[in-house]
Amino acid sequence: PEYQYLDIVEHLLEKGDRRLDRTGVGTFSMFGVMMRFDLSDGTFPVYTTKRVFWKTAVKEMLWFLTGQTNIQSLLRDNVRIWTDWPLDKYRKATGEQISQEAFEARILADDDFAQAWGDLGPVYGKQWRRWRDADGKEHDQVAAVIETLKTNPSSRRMVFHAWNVAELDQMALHPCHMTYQFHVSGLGGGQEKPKLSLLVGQRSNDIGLGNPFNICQQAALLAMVAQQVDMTPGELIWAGGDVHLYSNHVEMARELVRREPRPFPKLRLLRKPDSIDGYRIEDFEVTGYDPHPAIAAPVAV
Ligand code: THF
Repeated sequence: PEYQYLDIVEHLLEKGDRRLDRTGVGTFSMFGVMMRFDLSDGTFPVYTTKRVFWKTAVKEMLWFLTGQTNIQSLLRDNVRIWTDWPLDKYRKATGEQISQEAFEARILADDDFAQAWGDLGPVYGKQWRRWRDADGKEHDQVAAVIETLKTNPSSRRMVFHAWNVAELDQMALHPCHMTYQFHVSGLGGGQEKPKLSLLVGQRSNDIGLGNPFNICQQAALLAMVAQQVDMTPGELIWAGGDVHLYSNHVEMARELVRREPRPFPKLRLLRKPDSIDGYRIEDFEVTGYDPHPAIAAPVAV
């Protein structure tokens, strides 16, 4: 199953379309890619050809679910993957060449500073849990999907979306993963629980850093929602738009395709919280993860 990922990496290395991107780093790109992961036997799709820090990725997902958009709560959880964007903004605005460590320490220690400089704008969590309509009313899209799963699981309208056109210009970064569409099969009766699948539409994807995080955190989301509605996780289906390899990740990519993938680990949720808001990182038990060594790579801002 990891070969789906490695095939994309290999294709980008060999035939990727060379282009200059928003960040100025440069990418090798392809457009329109699909991967499918069958999670029904407890498989947790954490790639093995480099160590993926799946706890960090799942913590990011839990942060999305809280509806928060400030990096202060991520840093309290020791997640540093979003710091670069506020840091870049701060440096450009003040001319102060503050280090990442000093900036993070200040966000953690000083709530006013965090308010002023740590917020990413109305990104994922805000749109998922508090999408504001023209009348100022807020919509909890995640709760609505879970409610529909419980009351009308054959619905074709179980979607939440982050691409809020009216608020794009206030976001630190436009949403990369956008549509989350749920689907239930096996409703026709029989002994087995219905299967819940998730199709994610992702407009833009950094194949070296973002993709390994996104795939395992989206699988974690599917496991949580399935548990909440008493169904078995089915498939995670991932559809990428502009899928790209940053030019400074080429060495890492060459190493990934040289390595032999190992079996994916398994995921078990140790507890069933009362709602989707109750999950903690300690609830995720991952067994059988035996990856190749981590490979450090710079993130394009
Ligand atoms: N921008 C770019 N260029 N790539 C992305 O993957 C990306 N994201 C988020 C927003 N903008 C993006 C940020 N997500 C890492 C992982 C995910 C990120 C950003 C950075 C990263 O550096 N991972 C390291 C280790 C991280 C750690 O443990 O601290 C790794 O080796 O995996 C896509 O959602």
